[in-house]
Amino acid sequence: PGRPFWVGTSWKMNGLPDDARSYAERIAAVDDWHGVLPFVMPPFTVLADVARLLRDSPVQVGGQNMHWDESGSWTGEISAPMLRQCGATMVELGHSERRRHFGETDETVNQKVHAALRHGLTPLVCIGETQAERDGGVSDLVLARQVRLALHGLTAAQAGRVMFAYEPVWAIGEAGRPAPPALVAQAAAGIRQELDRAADAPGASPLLYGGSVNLENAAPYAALADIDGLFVGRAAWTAEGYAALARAA
Ligand code: G2H
Repeated sequence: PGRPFWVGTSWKMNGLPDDARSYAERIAAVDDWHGVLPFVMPPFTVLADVARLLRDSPVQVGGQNMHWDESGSWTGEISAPMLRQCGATMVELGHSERRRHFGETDETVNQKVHAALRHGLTPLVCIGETQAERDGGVSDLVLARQVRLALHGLTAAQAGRVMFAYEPVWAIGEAGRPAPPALVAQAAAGIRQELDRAADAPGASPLLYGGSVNLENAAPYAALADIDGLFVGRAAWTAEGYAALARAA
C-alpha cells in the first residue's frame, strides 16, 4: 500500500524437517517481493535450516518465543543468543496462545523484550483483548495496558524498535472469526496513540494485524491507515499460500 508493509507468518506447531525445507526453498525462489517486508517464524527444531535456506533472500526468520535469560537452569527453554546463532533476526513474544496455555504474562513479555533488544533481535509483541473484555467495553484499556507493560523500562529509541501485532483473541486460530475491519481500525488507532507516546518518533513502531487473515479478507486490513502489516497463521502454512498473501498486500 505505498509504505513499508510487513507480511509474516508463524507456523505455530507445524513444520517437520522435509516440509520446512521445501517451504523455505520455495519462498527463497521468489525473486520480487514488490516492496513487502517478509518474515517467517518456524518451530525451533527447523529454525536453523530455514534460516540457512533463506540467508540470501529478503525473508527474515524469527522464533515464536524465547526465555529472558541468556543461559542457565531453565529446562526446555531457548535463549536470545541461541536464536541469533541459528540465524533468527526476530522473535514473537506474548502470543495469546502462550498467554493462555503457558502462563505468559505482560511482565515476562517485558523481560523478554529487554533481552531480545539486548541481543539484537527485533521483538514482535502480540496483544489483543478477549471476547469477555470486548463485551465488557474495556478493550482499549486492555490494549493500552499491554502496550505500556511490554515497553516498560525502555528508552524511547528502544521502544521504537519493538514491533506489535494486534490480534483480538476471539479472532485467532481454528475457533476464531475474522474481525470487522472497522473494529480493527478503531482498536489500531488507540494502540498507535499509545505506541507514539512511548517511542521517539510518530509511527516508529510497526503495528501489524493478525487473526484469521486469508486471501479473501486481507485487502481491507492492509488498507487501514494504522496497520503496517499482516501476521498470518493458517492461511500461510503453505509456501504458495504465504507467497499469494504477500502479493495481495
Ligand atoms: C493469529 C494468527 C497468526 P491465524 O494467531 O498470527 O493465526 O491466522 O491462524 O488466526
